Amino acid sequence: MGEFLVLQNYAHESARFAMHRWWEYAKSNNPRSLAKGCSMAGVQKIPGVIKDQPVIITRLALFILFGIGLMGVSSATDGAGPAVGPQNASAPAGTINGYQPKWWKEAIVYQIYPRSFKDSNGDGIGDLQGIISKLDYIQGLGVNVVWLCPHYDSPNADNGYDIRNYRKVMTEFGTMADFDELLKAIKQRHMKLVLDLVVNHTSDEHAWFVESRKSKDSPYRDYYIWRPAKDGQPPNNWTSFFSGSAWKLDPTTGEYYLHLFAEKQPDLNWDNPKVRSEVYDLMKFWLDKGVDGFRMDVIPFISKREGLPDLPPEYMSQPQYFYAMGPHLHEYLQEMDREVLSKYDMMTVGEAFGVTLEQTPSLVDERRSELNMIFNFDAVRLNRNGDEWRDWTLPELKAIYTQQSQALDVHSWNTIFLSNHDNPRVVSAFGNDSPAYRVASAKALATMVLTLKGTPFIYQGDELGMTNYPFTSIDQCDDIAVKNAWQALVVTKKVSPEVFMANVRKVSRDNSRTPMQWDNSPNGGFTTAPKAWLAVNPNFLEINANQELSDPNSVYHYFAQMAALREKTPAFVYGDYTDLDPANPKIFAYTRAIGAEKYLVVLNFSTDAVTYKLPGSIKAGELLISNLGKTTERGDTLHLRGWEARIYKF
Ligand code: TEU
Ligand code: CA
Repeated sequence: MGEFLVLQNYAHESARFAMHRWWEYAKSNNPRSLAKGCSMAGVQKIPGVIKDQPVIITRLALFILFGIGLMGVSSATDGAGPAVGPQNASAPAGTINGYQPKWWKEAIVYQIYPRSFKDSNGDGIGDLQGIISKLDYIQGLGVNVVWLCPHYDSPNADNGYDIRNYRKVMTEFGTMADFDELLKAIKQRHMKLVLDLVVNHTSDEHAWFVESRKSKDSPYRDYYIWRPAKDGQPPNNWTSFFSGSAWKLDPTTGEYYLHLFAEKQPDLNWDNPKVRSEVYDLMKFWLDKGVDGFRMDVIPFISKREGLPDLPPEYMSQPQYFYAMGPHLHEYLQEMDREVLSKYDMMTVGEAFGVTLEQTPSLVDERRSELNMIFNFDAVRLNRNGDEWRDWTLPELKAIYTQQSQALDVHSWNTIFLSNHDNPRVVSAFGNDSPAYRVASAKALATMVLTLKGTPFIYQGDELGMTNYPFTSIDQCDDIAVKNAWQALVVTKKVSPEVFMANVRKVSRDNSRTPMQWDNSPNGGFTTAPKAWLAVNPNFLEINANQELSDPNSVYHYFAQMAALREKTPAFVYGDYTDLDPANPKIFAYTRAIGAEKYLVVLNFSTDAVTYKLPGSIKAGELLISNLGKTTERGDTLHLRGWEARIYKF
């Protein structure tokens, strides 16, 4: 039966994916080679924490009582039975705290929005050579995986999420040779590369759609979703996420096509097996080049509801819950796994807009062979009521993480993120971006994101504490979502320009898309062009990478220290999560533990100084990191300054 293993103190802290290499040894299941793997990667057997003993005894009793029949039930529990929390789980050989170790569970992912990262040729647009020139900067953070937002040929109606050719690099970003060079340079630095897979829709300029719209008998007609008008109106009442109807009348054939996003993003018809096989081929094209996985754009939308029924009124404000999880989603993902995913050592993360926490295991439970992880939107959209900003509270945020840890058992893996290219800056939305607290709160949020339970995803610039942009006019905006909403709401006088722009400053996607701030030269060193494609935040003189690299107390260096701490602490990856004080409105205190290896994270989510008595008998031990300088404080009462973050052993 399985031994309970804990990894401690890597011999080579700089070695990336040490656990993954250990897992390669452990997979053989041979005790000798396991022992060899253990000593090589610093694995120790901790006596006295063999947790599965009671479970074994229970099974034995059941076996004796009910005979061989129940053995089947018992092993079915291992295979496909009801959820078992990690605390109760048996620990088969090769698991850590009940979890199968995987490189993508241990990784920290860094998301790049190529258009805004670094311009190498002075045209005002970021590009692949720009990314290559900054790989040492990325590696210096201690991240393991780069997720590249769409780099494919595109007319850019939605900045690359409208793909014209899946096998060509966007001209503005460079060439396929540049891509190959980027992939090689990432691998040389022992990092991995994950691409954005956008296959719910294409561009209307994709060759398939160009053919599809030509006639009703085109061999490509069924690649998309075409319907005749209904009583002179669109086929149903579905709305687009970018305002208005989700249907567009195409004059050539007099029929409507479906677009859940922009008019220039027609939805593919996944019920057509040819579409699915085209997608699998293009996935293999990139995987065969050596990329390590995909982030799958709005993947739960690919299977549409039978008969395309009207949106019921209760879904009008949140149609994503109606569009997601269609009748064939699981079937298509399992087919994708058989045809593609299972053939590679890769990771997948589905952007699961419209998927509830309760539905999540049906997509990510490892025994189902669908996806490795999904992005659940509960935390990142906590500050939103539809598309409008709402003030959120700390107990609400904590409740989300507790629910996630309870809903996902040892067979399902979570993601942790509070920002991306579709959301405002993390320090502005969840921290405090005023000069007094920006640095402290950005560090506190990094402390949290890197120690909660799930693979952390960091968006470019968050490691510098970059902030929202002070938008005052719609002319400063680029995002099609905002421009369409302006037409639908302000031009029609439903919302005043002032109210609209106030909301834009809080939640607009353009907040995170302003260029990276590299130094204090014009345009923050992002481009040598007189103008970047989207204006650089005027605060680049104070907030930029050069300044932070030279300041040992910067957000950048703190992030790197946190990443190193996570790298050597398996409990932050596989450990049990316990919120110590769910109702506290200012303090977020939680533990991560594997057996006797216990860590305490205490975060002050307020600007107030707080004297905090730890609940129960918990006492802070050795201080591992703090965002406001060293402290000798220990024991059961902590004096925390505004936005202070500390991690202790206990
Ligand atoms: O976003 C999916 C998505 O549904 C939202 O997060 C979306 O940004 C929001 O509803 C707009 O108001 C993905 C991509 O991340 C996003 O950039 C794309 O625009 C979208 O899909 C279409 O490909
Ligand atoms: Ca460029």
